[in-house]
Amino acid sequence: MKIINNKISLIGLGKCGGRLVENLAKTHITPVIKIAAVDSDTAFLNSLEGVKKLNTGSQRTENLGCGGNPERGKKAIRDDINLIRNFVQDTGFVVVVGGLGKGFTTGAVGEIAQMLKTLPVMPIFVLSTPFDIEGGLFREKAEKALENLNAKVKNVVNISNNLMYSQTSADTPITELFKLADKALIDGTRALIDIIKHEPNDTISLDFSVIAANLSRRQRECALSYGICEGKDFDQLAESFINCPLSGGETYIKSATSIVLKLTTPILTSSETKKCIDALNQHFDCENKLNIGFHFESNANKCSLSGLIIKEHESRNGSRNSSGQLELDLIERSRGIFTGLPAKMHDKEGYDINIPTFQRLEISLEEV
Ligand SMILES: Nc1nc2c(ncn2[C@@H]2O[C@H](COP(=O)(O)OP(=O)(O)OP(=O)(O)O)[C@@H](O)[C@H]2O)c(=O)[nH]1
Ligand SMILES: [Mg+2]
Repeated sequence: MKIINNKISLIGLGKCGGRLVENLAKTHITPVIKIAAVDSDTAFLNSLEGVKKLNTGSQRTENLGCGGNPERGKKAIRDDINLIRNFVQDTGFVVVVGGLGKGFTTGAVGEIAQMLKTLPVMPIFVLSTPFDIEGGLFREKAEKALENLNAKVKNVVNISNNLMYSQTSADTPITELFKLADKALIDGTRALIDIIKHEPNDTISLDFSVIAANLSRRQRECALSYGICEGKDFDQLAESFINCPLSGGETYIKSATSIVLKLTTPILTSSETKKCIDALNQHFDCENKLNIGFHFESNANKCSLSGLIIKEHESRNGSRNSSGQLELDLIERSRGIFTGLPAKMHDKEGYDINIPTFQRLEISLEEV
């Protein structure tokens, strides 16, 4: 099915998604032409400003939220799925954002994905999974919803709230953690919109078909990142991009199959442009897998870089060994809960800190 144009509708689900789109609406992000918050909680929707409010499932939830029950979320959206179908008409991209773990968003997101598949649109989901401190039940519901969603659509960017721990100390108030998670979701959504959007004065624009093709690849996962630097310090720009908690880290970026970048800078000379590309290639190790668009702003005094990092998996079907046993491909995974960290962690001397010191230095107990 052909995508009709590159206009974007932005949809926030539940309380988390509703707040997020309200915040984004205040910043007038072009060319998002439509912004809506969708929930079954009427009082919450009424508290929002500057966005269209789509109230769903009033027959089933008495205009309240879904009380953490995804089944209620699913039923609530099924009743009113046409509200969303009508809302996204005339737009080619639909960005859906929200937090998984409770009722409405967790139940509704799969139904919305299913419906969007029948329309000539490219849907992209930016969804957070709960902090561990919210409890195992939230996590379980979120993971189940993500699994179902990934089976239906491939354009899912998952932001694990646990990544926020890596930026904070143990005595950080919880409210602060949620604020950081808000920022991560906003940065992620903004990065995505930056990449998709096509501005009339883009000097080298990203080819729309490249973005769409990258987003619709099978067997892949993706991360989003955003970096910024003062002036034209391109090394700082690349480092800031790598250090953004959403990027997946340096190892992840370097092992990406393709990277789609949108660079916004003051007007650059040709040698500065080359310096910039060289810096990105060097930091991301991405010479043959880079799709890059340039947007120059004559009076800007900083550079920013938004990126979609795509990693394709080898076939997950596995192959059979000589005794007929199925052997699955090994996929490198990060260790611990900070899923965005590289799978191997090294100390300053380059030692793998996952290996206990006595084993690494080959010290035997007899010697001690
Ligand atoms: N970043 C951020 N995340 C939030 C916020 N509120 C909730 N979340 C996250 O989003 C998940 C879902 O919460 P809500 O959006 O309140 O849930 P809902 O989809 O409205 O579900 P019900 O209220 O049960 O119908 C939570 O488990 C949190 O991880 C917020 O203000 N900021
Ligand atoms: Mg709610």
